[in-house]
Amino acid sequence: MIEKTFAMVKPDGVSRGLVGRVVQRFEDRGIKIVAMKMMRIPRELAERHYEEHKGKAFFDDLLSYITSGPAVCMVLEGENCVATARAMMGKTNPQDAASGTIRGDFGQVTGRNIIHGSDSSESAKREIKLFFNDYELQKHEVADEAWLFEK
Ligand code: IDP
Ligand code: MG
Repeated sequence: MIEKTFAMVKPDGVSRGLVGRVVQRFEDRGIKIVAMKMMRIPRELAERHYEEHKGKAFFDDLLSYITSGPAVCMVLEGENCVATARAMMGKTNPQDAASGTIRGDFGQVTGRNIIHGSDSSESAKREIKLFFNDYELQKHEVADEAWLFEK
């Protein structure tokens, strides 16, 4: 099933110049970028985005990290894209993330793990709404679409 997911290159990834390589991986896979913007996430938005973690020991550090500089927010679209994008990112702790994944190739510690991805289709819908308006989501065809999917 073709679905959308939300992804974000976090401020460490932006600052370390990893945006291009991260985006390249999604493009190489044939995953379609249907929205993208750079923003410094306001604290209130960060709190809503990570509300499931409110009260946890790392919550304050997480908010400081995620609001510390610009992030690159994206909506990705593809077959089973929530799970596929998460698999490409790897486990939350880069120490546990397999080589070949974004976190496994570029990160070392959980608190600086480069990228966020929605963990379920419900989260994806919620997070896309938090960060993007409907008119910011493109409905374009890409050149190789005919060869990425069966009819
Ligand atoms: P996820 O990003 O793989 O979905 P979550 O458990 O939802 O992982 O945690 C959200 C984010 O919070 C992580 O990506 C990471 O940046 C941060 N985080 C999670 N657990 C810890 C921790 O124990 N120490 C520091 N940061 C953490
Ligand atoms: Mg999560």
